[in-house]
Amino acid sequence: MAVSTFTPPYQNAYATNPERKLALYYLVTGLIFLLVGVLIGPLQALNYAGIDVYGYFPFLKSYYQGLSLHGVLNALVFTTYFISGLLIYLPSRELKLRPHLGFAWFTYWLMNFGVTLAAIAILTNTSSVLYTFYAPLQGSPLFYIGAALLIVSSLLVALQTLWMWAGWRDKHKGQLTPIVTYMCVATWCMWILGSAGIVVETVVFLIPWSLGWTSGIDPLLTRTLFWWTGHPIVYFWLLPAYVSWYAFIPKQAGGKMLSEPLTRISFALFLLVSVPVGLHHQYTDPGISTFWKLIQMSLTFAVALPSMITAFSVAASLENAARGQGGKGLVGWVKVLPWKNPSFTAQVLAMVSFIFGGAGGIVNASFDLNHLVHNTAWIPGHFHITVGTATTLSFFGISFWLLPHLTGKPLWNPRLALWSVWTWFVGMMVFAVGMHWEGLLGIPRRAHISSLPAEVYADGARIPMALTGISGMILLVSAVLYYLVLARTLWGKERNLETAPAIPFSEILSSAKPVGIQKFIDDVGLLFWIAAALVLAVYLPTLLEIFNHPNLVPGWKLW
Ligand code: HAS
Ligand code: CU
Repeated sequence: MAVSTFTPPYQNAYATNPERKLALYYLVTGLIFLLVGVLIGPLQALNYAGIDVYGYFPFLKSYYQGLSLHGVLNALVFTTYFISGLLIYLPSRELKLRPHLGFAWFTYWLMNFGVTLAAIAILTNTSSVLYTFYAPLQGSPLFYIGAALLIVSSLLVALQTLWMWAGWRDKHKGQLTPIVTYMCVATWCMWILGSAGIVVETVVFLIPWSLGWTSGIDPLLTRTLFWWTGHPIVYFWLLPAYVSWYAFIPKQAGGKMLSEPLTRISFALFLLVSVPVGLHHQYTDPGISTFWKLIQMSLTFAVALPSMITAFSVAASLENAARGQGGKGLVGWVKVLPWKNPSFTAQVLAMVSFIFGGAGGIVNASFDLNHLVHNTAWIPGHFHITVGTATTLSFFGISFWLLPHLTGKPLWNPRLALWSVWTWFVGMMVFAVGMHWEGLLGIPRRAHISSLPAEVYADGARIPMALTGISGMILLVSAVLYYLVLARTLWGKERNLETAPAIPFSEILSSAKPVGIQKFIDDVGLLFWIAAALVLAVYLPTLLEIFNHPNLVPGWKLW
């Protein structure tokens, strides 16, 4: 695989910088899938307001088919495309290297192929297995093959990025990896380790079983493999937003990244402890020892640490930027931040929502409290202010400069973009209040409650239900605004790459030096193997125990 170099600045469109086109395709394809998924969201919100509208949408055979589409497209498909485009493009720019384009395009089309298979499976109502595809629910082989291809394609993007990085390191011995590339490489390595569980689950167990080659499936084994990936996948969604919060937001705010060493340490910590924590999704599963659940609970608290570091660092860089521009007072400095810039505002509102999302995560992770909220509406409340806001709203914010940067077309109507951002934030916050509250009242998650007689669930829950329903409408307005801005931007006639916004790489106040701990953690390969050893140490006893006591059951098709 060849790695070629090129020199900016770039002239016309994509002939001279084809990697822009690649990134653009990944981003826009992801955003199109998100549009479909997002439009189903209001139906879900209305369900949790006790209003059943599924009968008006005959192409959806059930609430569960709608929920499968919503979860798979938004959480798995959109994120993977957007992140693949972003995390190969940024290192390519920073290192001034180009990935092998033939291979890169092959990967993009492989991803499309996989997603098409999975989409056919869900749309034909053969795989309403939700985005966790827990066995013994049995979807069509197309679904599992499609899901596996999606993940494998993302791993191929990871390899291409690592390849570029290795090429750079060969020529720059003794230097530290530039910061943005460091963050991207650490994220990809975390994902390689984290995705191993789901790859084994689909390839070794689900695909053969759905093809009828094996007679039964062990639900506990496949769930455990699923959650091996199911937690790190949330960091795969979050860390690209962190890349932007650390490296671009300071510049967008008129300031600098405060500490490069601290930024690198927090990403190294994510690589080390993001994976061996999946059992915090399985506290209520029988057949797993409490000892290992508690070990993974402790590691979950450890992985909250780099997020706390991030909260501190990013807030400090915002304050620093604001005071540099005359901001005063304990909190008064907040006013001088560039709130008119939709890209900036989207991401800072994403951060604000994540303060609550993160706090809820700590509740979920606490062994005892988890029993109160597990499998209730609280959990979707939690993940709409993490992946639905911290990630998605940050990606919206990034798209406001990145799409103009890639296409040379200016952002259409920044004011409307700002409206889309605020309505998304408000909509998600109201949704979160409604759903957390419903959860505390014991209303289950993933349940077609609006088809039940109201007295079964609605007593005392009228206010949170109303909030949830209203939030769905606010979010619908937001989505319409966002996609209008997106479409008008992409269809704009004016195209000038020379006046297009540059990547907002921030300057650094305190740089890292290639000595001591910084030198050590620059060896991401070594960190990867240490992380892998930790994952095996923490997971193998549980997996072997389940594997040695198989409990095979036949598949269920409930649709
Ligand atoms: Fe979670 C369930 C625990 C983070 C997503 N989580 C889920 C599910 C999803 C999800 C999708 O322990 C549902 C899965 C399913 O379908 O069953 N989660 C945590 C913990 C964290 C956490 C401890 N989750 C996330 C992130 C997600 C995500 C990130 C997506 C992107 N979660 C759980 C647990 C469960 C769970 C249990 C299972 C529950 C069950 O019973 O099923 C931590 O990583 C959180 C750490 C975060 C912080 C906050 C840092 C704050 C920052 C913002 C700073 C703000 C600034 C703004 C700077 C400590 C960085 C300044 C503002 C100015 C104006 C100046
Ligand atoms: Cu988790």
